[in-house]
Amino acid sequence: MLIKKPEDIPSYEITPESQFINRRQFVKSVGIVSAGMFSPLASGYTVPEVNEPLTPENIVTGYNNFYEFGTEKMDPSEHAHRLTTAPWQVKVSGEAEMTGEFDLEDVIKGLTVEERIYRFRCVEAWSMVVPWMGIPLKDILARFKPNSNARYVEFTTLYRPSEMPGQKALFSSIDWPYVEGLRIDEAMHPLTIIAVGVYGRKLPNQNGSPWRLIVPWKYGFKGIKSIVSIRFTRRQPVNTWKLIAPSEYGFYANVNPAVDHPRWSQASERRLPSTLFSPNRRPTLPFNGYAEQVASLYDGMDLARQY
Ligand SMILES: Nc1nc2c(c(=O)[nH]1)N[C@H]1C(S)=C(S)[C@@H](COP(=O)(O)O)O[C@H]1N2
Ligand SMILES: [Mo]
Repeated sequence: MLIKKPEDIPSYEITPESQFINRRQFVKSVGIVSAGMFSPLASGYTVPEVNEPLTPENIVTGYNNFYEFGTEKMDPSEHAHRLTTAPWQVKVSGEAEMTGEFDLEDVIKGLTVEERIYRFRCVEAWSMVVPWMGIPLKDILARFKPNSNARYVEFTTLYRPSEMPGQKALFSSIDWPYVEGLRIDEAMHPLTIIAVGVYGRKLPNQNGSPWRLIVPWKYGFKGIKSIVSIRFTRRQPVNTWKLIAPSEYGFYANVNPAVDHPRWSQASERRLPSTLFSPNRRPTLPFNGYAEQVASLYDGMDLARQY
C-alpha cells in the first residue's frame, strides 16, 4: 500500500481485530489476539522456523544492551521507564520522494504486525530466541518512496539526556546519538523487521520502544532502538560501534563463526539462560542460521575483510 501524502496515512492503533497475526497459543494467552487470526503471514513470505525453545520473557526484557540507560545488563530494565515514548516523531530525509516529520502512528498505520520468532546473537557471544512482533521494514520504507540514489538507510536513536542518563555520563566513549545503517537491499529483505512488540505485547522501553530494528542474521548491535530518524543515503552510514572501534566492529556485522572478534572467539555462543553449571553453549551458525535466505546478498564479498 503506497501512501500519496503524509496526511493520507491512516492512524495506528493496536486492536485485537486488526493488527496482530499470530500462530501460537502463548501469544493469544496474553490477550492481544483474538481467535480466528490463525493464518499465513501477511507478507506472504515463508519465514524459516526456529525449532529451539524461546528465551524466557524475563530474560528478553531484563537482560539488555541499551547504553543510553547504562552499561550493565540490568540498567535498561531499571531505568528505561523514564523514557516518554508517546507521542513519537520520526524525521525522514535524504534520497526519497516523501520526506519530512511524521508521527510514528501515521507511519505504521495500516501495516500488519507479524509475529517473528528469530534467533538473536549479540557480538558478545550470547544469544536468545525471541518472539518479536514486527512489521517488515520494506513495507515501512516503501511509504517514503526512496529514489534510485538511495543505496543505504541510516537510522538514529532518540537523543534526550534528560530521560536517558547514559547520554550524559562523562565517562561515555559513545558519541551520542546511537546510529546504525543498512545497505538498501538488506533493509528491503523480507527478514528485516521493525519490532513494535515482543511476547505479544508492545515493546517494553528497555527493548527499544516504541520501535526498533531487527536484522536476524546480523549481530545485535545493528538492531538500533527507539528510532527517531530514517535517512536514505548514497554513501555508507557511519555506525556507532564501527566509529568507536573499527578494528572490532564493522558496518556489515553479519554473524560469522569463522571471523573472530579480536578479543574473543565467535565460533560458539551461550544461549540464554546460561549458567556456570549449565552454560548452554552451542555452535554459532553462519548468518545466525539464515544463510539460505541471505548469503546471496554478499556474493563476491570477502566477509573476513568486510566484517
Ligand atoms: N540505541 C541503542 N540501540 C541498541 C543498543 C544501544 O546501546 N543503544 N545496543 C545494541 C546491542 S549491542 C544489542 S545486543 C541489542 C540488544 O537488544 P535487546 O536488549 O532488546 O536484547 O540492542 C542494540 N541496539
Ligand atoms: Mo550486542
